[in-house]
Amino acid sequence: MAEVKSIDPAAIEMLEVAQAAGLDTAFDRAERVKPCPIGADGACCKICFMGPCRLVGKTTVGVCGATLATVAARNFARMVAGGASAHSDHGRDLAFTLIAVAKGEGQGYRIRDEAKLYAVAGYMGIPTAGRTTQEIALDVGNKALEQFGQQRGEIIYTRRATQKRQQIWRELGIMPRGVDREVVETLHRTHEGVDLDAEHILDHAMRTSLADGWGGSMLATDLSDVLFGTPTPVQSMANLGVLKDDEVNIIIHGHEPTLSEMIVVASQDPDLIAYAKTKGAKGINLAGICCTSNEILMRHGIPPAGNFLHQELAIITGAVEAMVVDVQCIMQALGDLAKNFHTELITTSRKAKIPGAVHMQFDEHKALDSAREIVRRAIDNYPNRGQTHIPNYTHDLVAGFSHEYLRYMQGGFYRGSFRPLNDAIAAGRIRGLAGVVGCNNARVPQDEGIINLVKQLIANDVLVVVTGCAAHASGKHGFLTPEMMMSAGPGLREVCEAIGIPPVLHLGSCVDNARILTVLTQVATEGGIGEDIDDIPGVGICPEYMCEKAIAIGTYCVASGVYTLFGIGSPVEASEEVTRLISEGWEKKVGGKLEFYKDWNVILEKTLEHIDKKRAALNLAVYDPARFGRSGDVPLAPFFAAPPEERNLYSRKAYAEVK
Ligand code: XCC
Repeated sequence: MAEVKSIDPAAIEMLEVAQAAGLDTAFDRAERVKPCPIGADGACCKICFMGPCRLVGKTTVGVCGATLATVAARNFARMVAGGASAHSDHGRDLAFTLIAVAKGEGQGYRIRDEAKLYAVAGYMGIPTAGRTTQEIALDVGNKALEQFGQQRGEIIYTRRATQKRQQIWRELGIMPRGVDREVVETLHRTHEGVDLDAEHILDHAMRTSLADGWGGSMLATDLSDVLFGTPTPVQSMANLGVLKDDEVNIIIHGHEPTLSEMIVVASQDPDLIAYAKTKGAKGINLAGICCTSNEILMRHGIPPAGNFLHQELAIITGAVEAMVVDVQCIMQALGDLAKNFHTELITTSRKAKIPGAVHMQFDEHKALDSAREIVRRAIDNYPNRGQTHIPNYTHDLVAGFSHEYLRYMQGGFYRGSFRPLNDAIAAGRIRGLAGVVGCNNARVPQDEGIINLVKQLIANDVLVVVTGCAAHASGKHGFLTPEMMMSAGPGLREVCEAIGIPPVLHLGSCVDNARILTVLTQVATEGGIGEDIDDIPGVGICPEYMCEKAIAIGTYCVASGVYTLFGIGSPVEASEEVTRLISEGWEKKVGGKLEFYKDWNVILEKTLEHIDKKRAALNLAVYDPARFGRSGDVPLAPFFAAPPEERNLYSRKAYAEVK
């Protein structure tokens, strides 16, 4: 029974443990709690108190006369606003942290990437000559804060888009001002009796999403890089097997890197390690879940214990002394579940408390002290540990491909550019590009859509980049290793071999989808495969989306010109008009379109069809899988032919085969 709930053997094993112990997880609740079919399809209007109006059957309008299209469009726009708020508030907190650091008030932090600070100052028009790093950082932090609340004009980072793209946004009137203004306006427009034209509402949804993608999220990524370092490839391991039976296990779960960075520092503190030893542990072992995990994986190689649906399973191992959470994607169920174990659930954000959790408020002005206190508390909990069950599954991985590194790896400092990638696409060695991103969703087998798509895409010579929980899935199933190039199509394999990269590149967390926008813009401006993002043979895919953030990301990708495909099913299914507006309608306006298909096979088909269509429009060589792959494989063949455990790698235990 557990097999169909996940394709991850570690999850399957832990679900059996949970079942034997009578413990409830999201996998079980998804079976019991059926989704409301009216709400799921976008046909429920609960915006005013004459309702909720359920527009089904013969009921085609609500009490106020609102049509199905208006209702579905309003619901959709509110999802975008919710998602954009979450990412952008994350970015805002990083601006506050940068300001504190610039003023010398950010205990434990420092500016780790001055070059990036200068680059960001350059985007913002902040002078750098003859000024100290602190002075520049203070101006950058303040300018970033202003961006969130900007009332008029265009947000600065939209200038990083191609000229053509900026023009499209201006002409459509969807150039974003500040994210706070766009979100508030979405809530206003979708209040009862305001904007009642579905197309007009959806245009503003695009504007709001752009304020996130080219504003809040892009700032979150840049400010994180300035403060904590721009990622470069690191080796690590993924899955629940990274937990250790003889060490204090601390899991960091959530999104913002401010706290997790300091926990990384505290967990390496010799005094705290010595303290852990006094409690009988051999050391302190840190692991992550969800996107905060991506942040510390990319910068420090801290191993991910898993993605969204692993959060409860980690506690059920009985081996976690503390699960430390901040914001987003944290299930309320953790509070009650943790009571069955010695695990302490520790909330840290002033924005988020959970019944059953201990609250230890994190203050970036005393960040290191806060982190030390949390780590100490976890150590104190180690002697309370009972029986454990850690599934022995891990997979090696390489993560941390920032767009700066992607450029560097294609020619070093000497001649780094996107030319080699563009040439490989033009020649047909690489058929196209795909970003596979987003969540797990307990309504579908965990990782199934993500992994099957990744597997098929690379086999079809499509270079894949991954973020968020899709990145974790790729890591858990072994797709983030260079040797996975042997599962790639022949042309893609040649490119991976020449550069020494996996065919699936880990680009970071959910806010780091903004890195994908930057990569696509650089590919477009490099020339040879079009002038703008919508010319590029590429797609965005979110196979197992779960939350509003995914909808916001999908919308800004579309508004930036990307054909974006989601799995699970459409939240506007009930309205044919809205379904058409966000697909063909948006394609006419911005070149990208948003579509939802439950079956990953259909997503694959649509992806390859779109890539080939774009190749044809650019007059590129017709993709021919038999054309490449004769060069260079021979010296590596014996290496790859050997069983993984004989390849002198560092696996503890790899999966035999992804089913
Ligand atoms: Fe959350 Fe970012 Fe989704 Fe995973 S992927 S479930 S949003 S952690 Ni972004």
